Amino acid sequence: MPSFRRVLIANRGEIALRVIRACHEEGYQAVAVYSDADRTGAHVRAADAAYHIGPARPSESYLRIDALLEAARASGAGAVHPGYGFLSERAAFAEAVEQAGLVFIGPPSAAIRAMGDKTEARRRMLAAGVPVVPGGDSALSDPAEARALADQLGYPVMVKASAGGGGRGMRMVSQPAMLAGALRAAAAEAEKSFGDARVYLEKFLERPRHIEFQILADFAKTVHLGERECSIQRRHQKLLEEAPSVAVSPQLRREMGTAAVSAAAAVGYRGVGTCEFLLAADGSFYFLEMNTRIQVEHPVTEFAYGVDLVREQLRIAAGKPMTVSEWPMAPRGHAIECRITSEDPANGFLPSTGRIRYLRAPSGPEVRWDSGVETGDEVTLYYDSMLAKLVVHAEDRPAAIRRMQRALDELVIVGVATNQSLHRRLLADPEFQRGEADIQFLERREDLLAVRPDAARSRRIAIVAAMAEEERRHSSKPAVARAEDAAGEWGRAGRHEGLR
Ligand code: MV4
Repeated sequence: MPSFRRVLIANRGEIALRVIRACHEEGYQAVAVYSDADRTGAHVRAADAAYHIGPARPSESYLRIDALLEAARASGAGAVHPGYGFLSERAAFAEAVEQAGLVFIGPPSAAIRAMGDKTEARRRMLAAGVPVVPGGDSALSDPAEARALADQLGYPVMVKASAGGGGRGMRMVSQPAMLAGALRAAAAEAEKSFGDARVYLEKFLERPRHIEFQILADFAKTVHLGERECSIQRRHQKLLEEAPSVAVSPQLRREMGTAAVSAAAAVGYRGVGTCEFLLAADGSFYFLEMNTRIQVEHPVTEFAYGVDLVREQLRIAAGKPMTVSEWPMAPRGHAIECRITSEDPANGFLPSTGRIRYLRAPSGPEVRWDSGVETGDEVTLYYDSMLAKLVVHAEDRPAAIRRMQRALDELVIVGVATNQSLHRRLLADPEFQRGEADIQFLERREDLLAVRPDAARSRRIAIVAAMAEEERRHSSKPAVARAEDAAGEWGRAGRHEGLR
């Protein structure tokens, strides 16, 4: 049985903090790593020890396997948690960790490798009886082969990168004349992004939903913890996630869940993972890919199923059984997550940078604020623009929407532009409230992306900022308390003006 007392977290920000907390609850010491930009980061202060691994640029720090392994050695860590992003889905990293005699807190490297190659994954899923989108099950060797397959599938078709994922190296083709160009473009983009130009073809599905299933596998069994609805996205970046999905009945949950469990079992999966599906309007569903890591949106599942997924990762890596004993389990209530990013709706959603001059996080029953930043922190362009995840749970979807609206009312971030207002517009939208969103929702609803002139709100924020700064300099009353007074006052005023 693997044994370790100290866990190195090969990540930063909110997910590093999330993992550190789980380590402490499970009785493990947590070792942080940090770049030049993160010397004073929250994850560094929360850990029991911290090691500097290089400059701000990820390729010189958080992506350096040698520096991470050296920090693990120096700290006496016996296990490594990769978080999400960075090296979390690199089979070579999992292997290097194991080679160094450490426990990788994630799936076996062979499972990462099998799922990383999309055509290999398709072949394995077909063999395991998991439905995949109609298409080819190996990389294309020439345009004539592509032409014949596309004619057989019927247009529109989708060209995808074999090494792909996340939408890179992907092209929709609506007619035969466009096929050759799309193949070239997709291959070039795949070569550039993944160093692998292989592409394959699938039938293009119109307006599906993006539904993903949470998998949990220990040495004895593989189970699923239901689905997350992830259709609300913009340019392959998820914006808001929910559990459960309004589109998934108990019957469909059993069917898709069974397919997800088969998919995981087919690659010898261990730990937590996610099977992504496209769900068509007629109820048919197709396996897309498997994410072999803990995901950003895992908290909605934790709320709906009452399970701590990072704790389960730690247990399974240590050779212990998962805590889930009664299964299948039904979801309880409804959870929603809003990703709060430093992206400016007034500037084409480009990342906004600067010092966070004031941050007030929402709180209250069944409100969770997962963040790696606080007042005074600098937001740079080196890392992901996600500042925090705001997650709520309530007895049903309408109540969860109202709770999220209330929590967003409490949230104050001054100093960088954020997408907070977009979340407000989305939650208030009748089509969203009816649960009608598919993956093209935000493309169709550009009105939601447009900033509405809101002079009173801008003024409110400016006053809060000025007061916070003024208080910092002159007052004996803590700046935070005084700014909260101001935010509360102007928040109420805003509501009377109908600014919600
Ligand atoms: C598709 C598709 C339609 N038809 N495949 C995008 C990222 C990658 N994981 C797979 N993706 C898609 N594959 C077929 N055959 C539409 C998408 C897609 C998408 C999928 C999930 C979530 C958001 C998306 C946004 C645009 C396109």
